[in-house]
Amino acid sequence: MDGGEDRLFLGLDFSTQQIKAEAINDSLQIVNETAVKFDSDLPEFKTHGGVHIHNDNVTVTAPTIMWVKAFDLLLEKMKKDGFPFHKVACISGAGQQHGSVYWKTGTNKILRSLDEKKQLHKQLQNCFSIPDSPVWMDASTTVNCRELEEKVGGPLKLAEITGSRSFERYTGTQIMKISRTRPSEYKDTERISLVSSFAASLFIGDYAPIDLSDGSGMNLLDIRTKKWSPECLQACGSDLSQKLGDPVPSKQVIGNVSQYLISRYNFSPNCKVVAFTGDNPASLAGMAPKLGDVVISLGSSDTVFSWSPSHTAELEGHIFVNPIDSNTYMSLVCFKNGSLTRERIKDESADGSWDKFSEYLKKTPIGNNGNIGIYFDVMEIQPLVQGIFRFNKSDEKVTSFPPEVEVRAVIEGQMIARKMYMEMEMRGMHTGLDTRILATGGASLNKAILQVISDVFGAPVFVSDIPNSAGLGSCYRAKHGLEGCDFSEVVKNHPQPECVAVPTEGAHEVYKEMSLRYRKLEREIANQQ
Ligand code: XUL
Repeated sequence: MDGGEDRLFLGLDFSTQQIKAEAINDSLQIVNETAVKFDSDLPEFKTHGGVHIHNDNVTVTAPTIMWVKAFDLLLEKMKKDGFPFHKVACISGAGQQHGSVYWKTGTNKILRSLDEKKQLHKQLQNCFSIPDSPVWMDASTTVNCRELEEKVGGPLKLAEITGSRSFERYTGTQIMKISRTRPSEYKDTERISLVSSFAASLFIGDYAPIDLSDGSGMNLLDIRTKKWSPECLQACGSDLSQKLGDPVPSKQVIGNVSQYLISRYNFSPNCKVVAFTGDNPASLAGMAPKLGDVVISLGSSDTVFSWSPSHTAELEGHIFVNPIDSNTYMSLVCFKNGSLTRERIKDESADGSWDKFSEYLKKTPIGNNGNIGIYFDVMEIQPLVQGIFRFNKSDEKVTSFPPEVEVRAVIEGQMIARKMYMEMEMRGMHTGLDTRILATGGASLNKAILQVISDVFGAPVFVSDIPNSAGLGSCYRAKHGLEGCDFSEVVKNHPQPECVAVPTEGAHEVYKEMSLRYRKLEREIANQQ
């Protein structure tokens, strides 16, 4: 099977609500897409949006074994559909960022000697010392965050070392919390993985290393030296460097596919696996961006990111090691209230219809007659605030908006915040008519939403017909890692995105003024909490 037009590259996306496989051929055509959705395909785990939100409203976890069972289901579905596993030359993948997996002592032996006759989840069911993985939506570690910042010399110092000040969802403080509150389970943990390296471990049948790009989302990696920071490790847990293993560049081949997968699904014994990375870094690869492009990804979380040649420490947003070229960086800002909030407002104010939602967006004026809405259904990241806040044109609080005003308010409020925090994170970055905004994720299918983005950012918006770029980016990364060529060579046949919205005349002035009001109102809310 080696070489030739026939070979395939497989990309996995272990995201918050589902796992998905995508396969491309050498010409970058997508030849397979298969998904398993946690809530509907695995109802026995009783997740909502793929997670469990605990009673304190800030602890958010997902059952680790559910992800393993989803992996079984996904491969079984593909087998049933006749997917030619033997043609796969290389695999890579992506995982929701920051979430962590705790493997119990002794599990590596089990991983290395899996029984091909049994499903994986049956063999791994007692293998996690912490059965519920904390995920990126968790906001329960505020005390740990302050402690970590204090121990390394303050938030800016931590950002200088790791690319971010301390954020609740970051893995280091999640580990610190577990090491303090569950010391015996922590002690009985042989290995700690990110969701990405956990997923890669299932493919190689061994513990997979953490890659530098997703590893940058832990507040543990020194993004300058590309090694774990000894002071951060020490602050977060004992023996942490052994439990984490050494990080590797994101394009590294980390091994061959496991004997278990070869026997059970007929993978080729020569099939390689490239380190898995975070979903946002994988999306960056999947958008094949040019320097200066801004990517806006509209999913469970909304993120805004771009490829940066260098990095400066900021208190807002994050810097990751770049997944394509570990000598450069990637800047990112993340918002927790993304598609689920938009969906709630579509259900409550537009009778559950996206068509009606779009109609309301089109019939309401740019600037929404001065009305501003801030919708933090769950605790937001920046600012750390939960609640729904509505203001009229005189900045007075109101309790409700008419449905069409509510619809425009959620999209305008979200997009103003996306732009505002992007500018704070990427200091000196301003979008204009010569900037390409590349949109991806579910909401990038909605032209009325894209028009608001274009008006708020004052820049043209482009989409390609692949709304989910993390899976595709994983296929590209698999090809890149296997061939060792320039990434631009890998993506030279990437479909050119199409321009779908340009800024409306006059919008810039309206949103300039509105953004100042939004910023003031958001600060007031944050100060009151
Ligand atoms: C990024 C972040 C989210 C998750 C979602 O920092 O927390 O975008 O990666 O899967």
